[in-house]
Amino acid sequence: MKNYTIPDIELLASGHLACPGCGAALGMRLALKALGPKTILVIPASCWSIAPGAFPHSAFDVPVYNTAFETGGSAAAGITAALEVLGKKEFTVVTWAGDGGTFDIGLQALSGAAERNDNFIYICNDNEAYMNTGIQRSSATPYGAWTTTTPATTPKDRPKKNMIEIMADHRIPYVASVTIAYPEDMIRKIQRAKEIHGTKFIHLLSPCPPGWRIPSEKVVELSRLAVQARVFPLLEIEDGERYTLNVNPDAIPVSEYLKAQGRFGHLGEEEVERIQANVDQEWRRLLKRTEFSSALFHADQR
Ligand SMILES: Cc1ncc(C[n+]2csc(CCOP(=O)(O)OP(=O)(O)O)c2C)c(N)n1
Ligand code: SF4
Ligand SMILES: [Mg+2]
Repeated sequence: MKNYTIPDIELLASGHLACPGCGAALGMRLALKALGPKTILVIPASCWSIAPGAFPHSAFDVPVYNTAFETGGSAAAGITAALEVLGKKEFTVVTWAGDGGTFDIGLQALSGAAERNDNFIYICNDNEAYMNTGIQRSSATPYGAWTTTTPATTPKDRPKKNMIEIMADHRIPYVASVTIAYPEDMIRKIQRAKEIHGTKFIHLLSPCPPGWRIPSEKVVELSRLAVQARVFPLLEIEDGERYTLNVNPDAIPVSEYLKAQGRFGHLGEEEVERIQANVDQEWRRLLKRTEFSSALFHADQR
């Protein structure tokens, strides 16, 4: 029988205010299991400013610093510096920011912290739009997607920013992508990040039922489809150079992933083919980088 490695500890209570089926709620639960109680969360404006509940109540069993939208990187850097001055080595500082707070408005603060190699983990909770304010497009929104600012008549016409590569190019010690469909892979990567000194960037894809127009019970399935259709490869990058692919995808057609989501319901065959061609091209690029660093499929978690 397989030995599961998901810690029993629960640091997110069930009475939180995230929507039913929120992918990020399971993501947060798993992340805190990996991080443990000696964690200080830094949360810029996002759904997660709301989800834990209103003060003095909190669904978190760890301290939280709620901060301004653009300051996920700088606030964590400040807390890390303060802990160092106080000689408190047992805490892990973890920013949990949305894609808007990471790909867009928080990019400068994150880049500054990464360039200094400040010692904290940055988790980007990527639901591919500004969900908390009503599903506006961000630079993480994929090509072709509907949002309230990219309606079905004029859906998003630009590709998603490649945040993983942007962070890897800062030459920080550790960059990884995770989903809730591969919980053991996710736990292992966050625990690994915890052991490394410097800036660690974890990219979590978080399906959002209202924003993606999916039923609440489909978030794990969508997370798996994203990986298996090669839309969201699970990987690790060390020092910006050594690439490891963790799951060898079945390469299911991207149409399987798209048709499961209402936000892509307006796309015609030609658009779907264009998206497939882009996914194939990105996959070939990734394989080249991975082969170059000769770390292909070291830890297939399927
Ligand atoms: C400077 C600034 N501009 C706008 C806002 C309003 N605001 C709060 S949360 C949010 C959206 C956050 O989107 P994202 O980072 O993707 O997180 P999500 O809500 O999707 O979890 C916006 C625009 C703000 N708080 N501060
Ligand atoms: S809007 Fe989406 S990301 Fe925000 S709490 Fe609801 S399901 Fe989660
Ligand atoms: Mg978002």
